[in-house]
Amino acid sequence: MRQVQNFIDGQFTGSASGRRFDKIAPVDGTVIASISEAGAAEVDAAVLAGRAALKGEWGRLTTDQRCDLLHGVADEITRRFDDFVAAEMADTGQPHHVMTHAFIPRGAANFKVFADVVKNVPTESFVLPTPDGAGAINYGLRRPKGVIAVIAPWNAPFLLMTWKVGPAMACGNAVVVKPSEETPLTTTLLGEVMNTVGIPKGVFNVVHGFGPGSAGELLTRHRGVDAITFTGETGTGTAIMKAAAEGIRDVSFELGGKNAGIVFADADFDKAVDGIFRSAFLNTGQVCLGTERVYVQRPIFERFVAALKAKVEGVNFGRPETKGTDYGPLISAEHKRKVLSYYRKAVEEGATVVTGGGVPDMPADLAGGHWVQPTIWTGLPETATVVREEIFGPCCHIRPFDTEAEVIALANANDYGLSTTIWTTNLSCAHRMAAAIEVGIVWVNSWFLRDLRTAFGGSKMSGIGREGGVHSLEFYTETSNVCIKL
Ligand code: NAD
Ligand code: 6OD
Repeated sequence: MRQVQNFIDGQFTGSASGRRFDKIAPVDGTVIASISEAGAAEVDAAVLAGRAALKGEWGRLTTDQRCDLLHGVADEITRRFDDFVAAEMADTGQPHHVMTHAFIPRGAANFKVFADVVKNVPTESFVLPTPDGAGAINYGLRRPKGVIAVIAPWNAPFLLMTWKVGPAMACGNAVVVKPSEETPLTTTLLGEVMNTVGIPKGVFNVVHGFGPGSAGELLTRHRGVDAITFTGETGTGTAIMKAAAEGIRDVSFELGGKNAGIVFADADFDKAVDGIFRSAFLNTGQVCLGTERVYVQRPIFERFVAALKAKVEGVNFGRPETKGTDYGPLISAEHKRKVLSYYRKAVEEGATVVTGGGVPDMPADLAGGHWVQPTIWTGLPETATVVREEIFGPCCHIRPFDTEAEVIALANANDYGLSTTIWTTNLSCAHRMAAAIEVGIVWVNSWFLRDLRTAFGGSKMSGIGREGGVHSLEFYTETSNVCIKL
């Protein structure tokens, strides 16, 4: 069985306590790795290694030198593409094509794109008139913030972790990453890549473990951490924000969502069905940007529900590496219990189950996996639990609407505000809707299509701050103003 260690100051290391935990394969429930759990000693060592790196060779590199190294990291990820794909498939159980088309290439791109952004963004400068007529020049001087704690979730582990580590390192920071306890493998592999490429020791560190009372909490409470970037549940964000309050540390939060998909009667019907199918069921519905509330304009409602049902009933369950598999398991037994409890709640509250609602029959070798059926409901009021709360599973509720004003009100009547996907051929309607929906990311006739240079983040309870392109620089650097009297 694979033994997974922490990665501190360029070395793979166990933990002083000797504590370990198992990684269970989502596809069949077998133990595939034993992970060393970091305690206070390892978290402290990782943070101190980061602080030392800032004062050492890493801190003295020019921006160009640093960014060349990050291009090297991207190239090495690409060279070891198959290792990353295999590790991420083992951790998540998600299909091969999801890894090869999206999650792993995007991980490599996160290093290249942010290196290029950092090299090409000027700082501001102003000439200030002074009474003596000579003037003063003001200019902004960007510095790395210091040691950044990166707390990552399990649903797209490599993509979401590198999306923070790439810009943090490009800006000259050191990082300590706490990957999810459910998905330790690709972050650990990245440690090997950092050593191969020659990233100075201590710049990239990994501590494994859980949240409360474990590596996650120890890291976010550590006063040697200058800022915390977190992706995960809104409730966890609340706990981390309290930890960050001690020492007034900055946070960047990408949190939960209960996103609306809106389909107008004038939409290209087949594209809309395909789009909502992807947004609700890709990655077994475990995508923060996913669509668990679907609103379809009344003239096409029945036809749309029937078409989506047919697509959902055609998915191929299976092992990630098996050709033709397009649907995987949920991440864990705990998450399966949570999703199935929502499936039961939907029925108790009066849902019509269009399809799914339970556990599929699986062949014997996969019977121990965390499988649930993709599920569609109709007929619930907006007050129903499954219409209000984030489930993070392969399910959606579909409701008819009549007017633009009505669907705007429905979409906005939720505490979350992460994303929305709108399907229409009416450009004016698309513009009006985009301006009216209270979310950080609006897609029109598309979903999960993203240029890394654009702002990414959530409104309301879906997050704090924006990352992406130059927006990432706002979080990962601090600007001092230099004023020179001429
Ligand atoms: P989670 O909040 O349970 O865990 C995320 C990470 O936080 C894990 O590494 C966990 O160990 C750690 N953690 C938990 N408690 C902690 C604590 N008290 N202190 C420090 N660290 C702690 O989330 P998850 O279940 O891994 O991921 C699913 C959630 O993430 C969903 O709500 C989803 O919407 C959200 N998400 C949001 C985005 C986004 O961009 N907005 C992207 C992906 C996932
Ligand atoms: O596109 C991204 O960079 C991003 N952060 C995606 C988030 C996916 C959430 O599950």
